[in-house]
Amino acid sequence: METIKNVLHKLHPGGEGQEAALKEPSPSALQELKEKYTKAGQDQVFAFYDALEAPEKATLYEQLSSFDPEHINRIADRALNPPKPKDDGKQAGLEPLPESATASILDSKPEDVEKWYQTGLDLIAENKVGVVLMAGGQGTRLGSSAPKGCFNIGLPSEKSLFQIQAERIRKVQQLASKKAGHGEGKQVVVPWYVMTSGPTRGPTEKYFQENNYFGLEKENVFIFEQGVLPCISNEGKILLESKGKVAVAPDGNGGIYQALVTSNVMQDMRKRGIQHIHAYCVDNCLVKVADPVFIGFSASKDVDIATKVVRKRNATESVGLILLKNGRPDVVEYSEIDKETAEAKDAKQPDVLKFRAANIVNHYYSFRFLESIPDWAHKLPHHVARKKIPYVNTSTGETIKPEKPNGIKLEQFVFDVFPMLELSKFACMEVKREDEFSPLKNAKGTGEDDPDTSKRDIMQQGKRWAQAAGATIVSEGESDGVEVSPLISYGGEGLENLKGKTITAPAVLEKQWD
Ligand code: UD2
Repeated sequence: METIKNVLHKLHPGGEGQEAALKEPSPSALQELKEKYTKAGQDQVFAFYDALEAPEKATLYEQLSSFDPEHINRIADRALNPPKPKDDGKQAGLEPLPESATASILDSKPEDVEKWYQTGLDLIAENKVGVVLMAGGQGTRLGSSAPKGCFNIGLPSEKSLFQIQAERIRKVQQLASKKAGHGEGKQVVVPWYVMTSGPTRGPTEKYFQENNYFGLEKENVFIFEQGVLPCISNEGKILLESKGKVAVAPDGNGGIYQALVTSNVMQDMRKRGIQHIHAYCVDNCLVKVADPVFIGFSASKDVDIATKVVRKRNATESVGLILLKNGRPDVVEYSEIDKETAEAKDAKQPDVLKFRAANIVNHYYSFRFLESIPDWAHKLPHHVARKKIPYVNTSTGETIKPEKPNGIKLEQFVFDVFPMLELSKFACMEVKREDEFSPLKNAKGTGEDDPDTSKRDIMQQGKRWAQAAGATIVSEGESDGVEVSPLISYGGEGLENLKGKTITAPAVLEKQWD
């Protein structure tokens, strides 16, 4: 398995850990690396090496040493020339998941949902549940350079996605502790493992520190970094971003598996006795972090992976589809599905899509399954994203900002592990979109999956909760929503004291009503 070389952080006595000054390589070490890249036909990365200053030579040498150019050639070739499907190009062997593998909150018996909820709270109270947040994506479509989790969607409280998610963890810890009847002494902890990437790590760490981890204990928030891969030209050549630096990009949310091992997250989970893991997407403002129902459902079915889905909005929605492919659970990503498959209708219900189980990057893993990562993480396929990648022309030394896609970024997808499982070790839970899925993908004003739809969906959910608790909502101004802080209610529970009250919307319920 290609490991990611971590730059050694040498602790100076009494000082903060800092990167050791990188040393220029010896002539023999440099020669050895040059031969490796020349053999792989990638020696263009050394085009400007001799003219670099010593520190730049050291940095480029360190970066190039962390990649295996032959491996990069192999994954680029496999990604650019995937094995052709045997049949006439239509995506072979695709069928919706069988009913047996899918439970739907929409039509499950309330007593079953309650049982899963209580089981989930018990497991959380036993400190067996951990949460992994995938936050390494670069929010290019959103138009913000800051990590998406820092984004303020315009709520009256002005809370960011990270803060909302942190407060949901605090609340679910509290609910579990209360159910278990724990006194002050016994602390319930749901550790939060936040995966970042090169561009998002620094700003994320700084944001958490500045906000004092949003009231969580610092030692239970573990910020780690996923790997990167070089950007490749359409001709298969590794691109230089500058004369002394290879152009790189995060290796996709499927990089999570390798990162869990190399960053010692698995070791930390093992030490804590974590058995059940919830992994989710940073940009879904409605995400139920460490959802007791989902944890209880998955644990009681004793599966290795479970995934939440919502009903697909329409044939062109940008979501992956959870389905059966050649008898195994799988996901076909929106960027790779053919039109015919996306638009196929259900044989029994002609106005319903045949493939309608939309992936929402909301997964459960058993710890025992994640222990097997070293056996298969390196086998996950890489997908190709064709991009406009600024690069240095190695013949002229000129930096080019291309007008059209000139290369590819290689990324692994987190759900590509699904086909590793027998169907008996996999489960799917359909949930209500209005309660659990509102992704922040697009810049303000797009009208769909943007900051305004995120804000609307949170405020409308709070309004439904308040009305269900017996409050009357009187709306003034443009929005009739109610923002209910996660610290008051995780999923609409605990609002009994709103009964008979009148709330003038838009409003924020931040503290317990007296
Ligand atoms: C993702 C799903 C898609 C659908 C959609 C719904 C995948 C591969 N695709 O598509 O099926 O569910 O979301 O919202 O999951 N991330 C990283 N590191 C990376 C790249 C992404 O941590 O290198 C994280 C990212 O921060 C986010 C999540 O993975 O939390 C999804 O990434 P995205 O928003 O770029 O994926 P998208 O919308 O193309």
